Amino acid sequence: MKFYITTPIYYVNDKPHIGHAYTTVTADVIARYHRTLGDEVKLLTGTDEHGAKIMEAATKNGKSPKEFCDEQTVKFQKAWEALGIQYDHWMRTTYDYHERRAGIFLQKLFDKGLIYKGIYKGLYCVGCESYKTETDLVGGLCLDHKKAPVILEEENYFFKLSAFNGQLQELIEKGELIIAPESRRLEMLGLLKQGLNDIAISRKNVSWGIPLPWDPEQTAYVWIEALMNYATAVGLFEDPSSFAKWWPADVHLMAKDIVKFHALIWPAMLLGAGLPLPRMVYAHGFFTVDGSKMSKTLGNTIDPLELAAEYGADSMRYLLLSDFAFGEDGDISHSRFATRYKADLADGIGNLASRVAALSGKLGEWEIHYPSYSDFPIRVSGLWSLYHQKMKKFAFHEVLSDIRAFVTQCDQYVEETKPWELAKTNPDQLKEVLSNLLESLRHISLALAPFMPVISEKLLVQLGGKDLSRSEKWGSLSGKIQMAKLEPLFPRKELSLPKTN
Ligand code: ME8
Repeated sequence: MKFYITTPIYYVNDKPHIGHAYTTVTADVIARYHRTLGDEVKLLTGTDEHGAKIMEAATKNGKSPKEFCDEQTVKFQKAWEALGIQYDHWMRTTYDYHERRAGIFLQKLFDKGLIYKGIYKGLYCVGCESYKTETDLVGGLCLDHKKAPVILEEENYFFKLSAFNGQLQELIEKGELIIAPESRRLEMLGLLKQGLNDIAISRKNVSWGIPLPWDPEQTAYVWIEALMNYATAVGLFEDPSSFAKWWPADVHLMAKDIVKFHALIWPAMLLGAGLPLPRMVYAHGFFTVDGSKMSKTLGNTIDPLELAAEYGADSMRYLLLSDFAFGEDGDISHSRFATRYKADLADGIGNLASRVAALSGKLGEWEIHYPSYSDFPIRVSGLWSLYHQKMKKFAFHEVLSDIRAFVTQCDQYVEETKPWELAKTNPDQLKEVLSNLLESLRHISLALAPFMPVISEKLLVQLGGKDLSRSEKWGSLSGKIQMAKLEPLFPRKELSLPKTN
């Protein structure tokens, strides 16, 4: 089966921050999980490069917008590569093919009578790249950017979003368009009950954008063409076989800040153009850092690369996804990261692996031999069935907590069986105990693979080389084994807290 997952394309006005990393790492975990299921996967990510905000940032940096975007997009690519993100397609909205295909999309909506000219008068926040109503403001300021919006009065083109209100409501209520989690679905249904207004889809005085094909005096409103990237990336209008293969997307992933664009505006545009809708729009929560809201504009963002340098990319991925329920709001904290790195990783998985490897290594080459009865096979098959249910529901923190609980059971087994004593008294029983433990480590590594790809591979190679069975069946580790000493998977080191900048 094909599986097509997307992240938002991020604004390039600043460097990548931990919020961007959170969504992208999660998309990568989901993509890697689907690869293990044998799906043909496409993970799309990239950068959103047009509009007033980017133009302002380029000017501030003394660069042309194109030059500025060329530099910034590489920062995102490098960051995602350092975090082990295996993306399949990198989007830039300044790519020719995107501009061309988005132009065709706009023209189609225009030809169908879904776009009309009108006067827009209202408040616009450049930081958000969106219009605001008085009720969105506190003390006249945008809540996110702490800046007064500018007053705009322009002749613009409008998209008849209101015409799709009923259809969207029906599709969402019937579950044909899945909006998740449930809180977001209810929020979207609430907006539909209030009724959607038509939206401006062009700007008159923003030259850094895609000109409207029928009126090049105006450029497409950045959000409208950005949403189209999900379809232009897979060949919309120009590569029918690729488009037929990949579209519709299986999951559009993002945070709740931009769910309305993805769950209402984007589906309405697709309905207008007669194109299939994405199968699922999933909007996870927002997190704060040490209790305060994080925002690029406020300047209290965390650099994900600093965090990865501190803990290692795999550990950082684990820490981000195990801290709070995916989908809900949460808080991340440097001190909690440091505590959990030590407890869950260094003293947990890492310690179990190095103890077992050391005991096995002392035996030289020996043959795996399972005890005639043990409850490990049942435990492990239970672990896998819950694992798949939970991975499919995106319950990542539960999956990781189940893996941790299994590590604890393995530790208890070590304490109960005392293999260091068996080494002296009963070498046959020692081999049975170690067989159970090594096979358990194989399952732990497989289950961790989407989250911690490098560590997982390291452990698997230690257990049996590249050809080691990836089967979820208990007892697949077999034959002769000879283990080398395992370098610590999670070195215990003094962790200095990353700076907030
Ligand atoms: O909105 N917690 O780009 P953007 C969790 N270009 N996730 C966070 C976060 C936080 N505190 N802060 C940011 C845009 N994110 C548009 C998207 S898509 C067609 C166009 C993540 O750079 C989260 O995924 O502002 C959020 O939705 C996204 O960054 C916004 O990124």
